[in-house]
Amino acid sequence: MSSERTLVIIKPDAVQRGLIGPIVSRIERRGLRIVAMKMMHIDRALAERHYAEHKGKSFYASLIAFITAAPVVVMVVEGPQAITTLRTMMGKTNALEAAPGTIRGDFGLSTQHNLIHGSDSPASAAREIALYFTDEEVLTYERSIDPWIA
Ligand code: IDP
Ligand code: MG
Repeated sequence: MSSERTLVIIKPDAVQRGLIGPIVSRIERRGLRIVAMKMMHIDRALAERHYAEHKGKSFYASLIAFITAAPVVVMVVEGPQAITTLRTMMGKTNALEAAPGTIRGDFGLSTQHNLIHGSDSPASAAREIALYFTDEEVLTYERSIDPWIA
């Protein structure tokens, strides 16, 4: 199975609520590999580049305000079909509709405050990873347990 990389953001609401650990833990337990990770405060310029596809929508201004309101944790996560696997683990955008067992379905009640971002396609993943990390910051390594996972 070929490996994929995806960009994950643990959003300001999740950081404020003390949910960094539980979310990272789910990603690790699934078997996905974290190949880059940092805590940062997203500024307006970066938020606008990240969410460019949503410019003009009714929730755009409030989304930019939310994602820049407090620190986030940004990660590059790698594994077989990592993009879809992560999106499935996240659950639907509106946490009220997200299935139990998903991150949004277990921890959220809101469309905006929905805890986590994950890239939605290979093109988005490549674009978003480059927004947050240099090539050198994204590590290549093997774990001794990898042959037992995929
Ligand atoms: P996604 O994060 O599940 O990919 P998108 O449609 O790409 O969802 O929207 C990006 C983010 O914008 C969402 O995660 C959520 O925080 C916010 N958002 C999306 N739709 C709405 C809305 O209708 N009201 C308020 N916030 C929204
Ligand atoms: Mg999206």
